[in-house]
Amino acid sequence: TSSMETFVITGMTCANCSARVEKELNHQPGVTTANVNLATERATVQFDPATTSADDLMQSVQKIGYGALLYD
Ligand code: 9UX
Repeated sequence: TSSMETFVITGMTCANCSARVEKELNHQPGVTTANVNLATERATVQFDPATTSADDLMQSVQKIGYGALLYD
């Protein structure tokens, strides 16, 4: 099974920032695909909810110095 979540990512000021966040998310266990858009400050992540969660994913972003909020 698979879940899709959208987050608002704060603190990204250049394309390397969005690349970093995208790489971090893509490296989390259970993540199938993560895309980060610098201009819209959104991250969309497809993941296995048995392995990870929206909270875990937001924490992984915060751990590398950016903000993450649920977008809804
Ligand atoms: Mo760009 Mo982001 O130089 O931490 S990588 S500002």
